[in-house]
Amino acid sequence: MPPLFTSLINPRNTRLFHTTTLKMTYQLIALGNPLLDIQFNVDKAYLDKYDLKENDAILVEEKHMPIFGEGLANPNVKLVAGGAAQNSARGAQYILPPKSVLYFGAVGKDVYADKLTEANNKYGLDTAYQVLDDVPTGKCAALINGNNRSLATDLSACNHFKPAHLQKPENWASIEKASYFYIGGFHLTVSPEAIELLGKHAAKENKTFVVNFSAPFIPEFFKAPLDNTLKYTDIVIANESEAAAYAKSHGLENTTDVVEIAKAIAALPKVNTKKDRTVIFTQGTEETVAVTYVQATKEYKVQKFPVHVLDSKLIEDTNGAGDAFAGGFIAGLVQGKDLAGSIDQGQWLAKLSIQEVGPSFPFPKQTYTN
Ligand code: 26A
Repeated sequence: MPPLFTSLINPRNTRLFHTTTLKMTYQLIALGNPLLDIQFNVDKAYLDKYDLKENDAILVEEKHMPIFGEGLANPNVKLVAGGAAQNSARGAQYILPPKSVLYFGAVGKDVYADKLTEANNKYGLDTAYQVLDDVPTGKCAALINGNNRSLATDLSACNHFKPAHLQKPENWASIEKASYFYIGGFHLTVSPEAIELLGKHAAKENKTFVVNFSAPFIPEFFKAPLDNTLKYTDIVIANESEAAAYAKSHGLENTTDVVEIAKAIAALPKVNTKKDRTVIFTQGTEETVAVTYVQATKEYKVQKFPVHVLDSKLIEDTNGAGDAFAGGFIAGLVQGKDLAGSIDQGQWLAKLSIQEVGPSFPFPKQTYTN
């Protein structure tokens, strides 16, 4: 039976179709865990009850499972498209011309995946999801507590993503035509092999390979796959707590200066020696630090950029702020902007996103001007 009919007959199947007719020429390829965010406000006592920090991202254990039901029963719950790299991909596509970004990840066949497709369609983001028949789409409880957000994720379908999906002829054709790759470090919990496949390709073809640390638990508990991935990176993006977690797990615990931590990462061995590596650390409202290791001179170039200040009364929530920064930044690279221009665009997009509910961007579309 043709897939169209099976999907209409099976009630679990989706209304929408997750494989878009791909144009095949995308400048930017992103890979991550497509999640639906179940976002609601909580207080400190709620976080304490579930052993959650105010600002963190974790993979759920059994004890956290009631959170999802409690969230869905909350009259003020908001269901918004999430997944860190998917948020960045939507952000980059928000800025770039149509059909610039293609996003890979795994989803189930359910209304959650429909919601993601709906949001992606709104931004014109094309996806090449690996669709699983019998595993639900992943979800993330985004627990908002003032200007903090605590993320508790049940990966479900995301966990089943396979490198073979990237190697399907139509997908690999898109990969071969792209020039930029953006990887959510969160995906190191799923398929380091898929990441390595893209990293090797990017290094061999002298394309730009960007990895975001995503959360402190990645450098802390996924040290080996992260270390293996770093040799392919041209650009590393992380925030201050992820930088500290990296320092702690790499024998740099006495190094509290983010510049020193950035230097250590920037100078790590590199497969593609035609490009220098730059490490970018955001620090909330503090200035963003960028350190490039210049291989030719064996010197470091250290730059600092102030953030775009926003009156805290105007903050809706900070869920997805870092992803928005990364999306705006990488869109800048695709547009041919320099490091300073790309970072500034990232900060602009983060400022827009924190005024929206969840990892979203305003309509009518706003245009970046520096
Ligand atoms: C593997 N884990 C834990 C995750 C995530 C994640 N995205 C991918 N993998 N945990 C939380 N998120 C997403 O991060 C965004 C905010 O930066 C949430 O879905 C949220 O939209």
